[in-house]
Amino acid sequence: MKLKVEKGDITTFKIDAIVNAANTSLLGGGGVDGAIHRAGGPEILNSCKKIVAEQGGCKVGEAVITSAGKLPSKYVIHTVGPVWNGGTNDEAQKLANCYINSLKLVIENNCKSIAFPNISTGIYHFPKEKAAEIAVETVNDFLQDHKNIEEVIFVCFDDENFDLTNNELKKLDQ
Ligand code: AR6
Repeated sequence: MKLKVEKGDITTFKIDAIVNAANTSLLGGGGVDGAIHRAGGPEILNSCKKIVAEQGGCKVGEAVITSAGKLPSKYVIHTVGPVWNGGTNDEAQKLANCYINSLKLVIENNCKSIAFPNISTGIYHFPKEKAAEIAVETVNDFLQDHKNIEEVIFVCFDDENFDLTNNELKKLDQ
């Protein structure tokens, strides 16, 4: 299986690219964003600042790529998940776009492996079950058409996300 789920801290993963659940400013924050900038050091923030100067941040559902500073991965892909607003603001499509646009950057940068956190399920309060369904379905669909991606890992920080993501992956086997 190219799709896997693991529990842990995404900053420790030695993989081509890890994904950051950032915000539109790209200038850091709490949650996994804070952990990535803390562990990766100032190089990541400096790269983000250059992107901000060029294009003025990152819109919801879009993604940008930077170096990974001191992290063991080669790149950090920063994507901006939607804030959950009851589901009436196209949150599901916006979350799917985060996965699609991150995977497009993987292809464009000749990467073979990527690790995702459970985007939007922390501070942005997207319901975890629905988010897991969107994450697994979207990535699985993308991989059908892009056979050169070898490994996608969903890195879950909490047991609930781990169990929900595992359940979604099991559905693909049936
Ligand atoms: N490794 C893997 N997953 C993690 C880690 C980690 N080190 N730390 C937290 N998580 P969140 P969001 C999980 O809140 O909901 C920031 O301030 C966490 O348990 O990081 O997309 C940004 O700057 C949860 O399951 O991101 C934005 O302002 C998941 O990562 C805002 O938060 C996402 O939680 C983005 O909110």
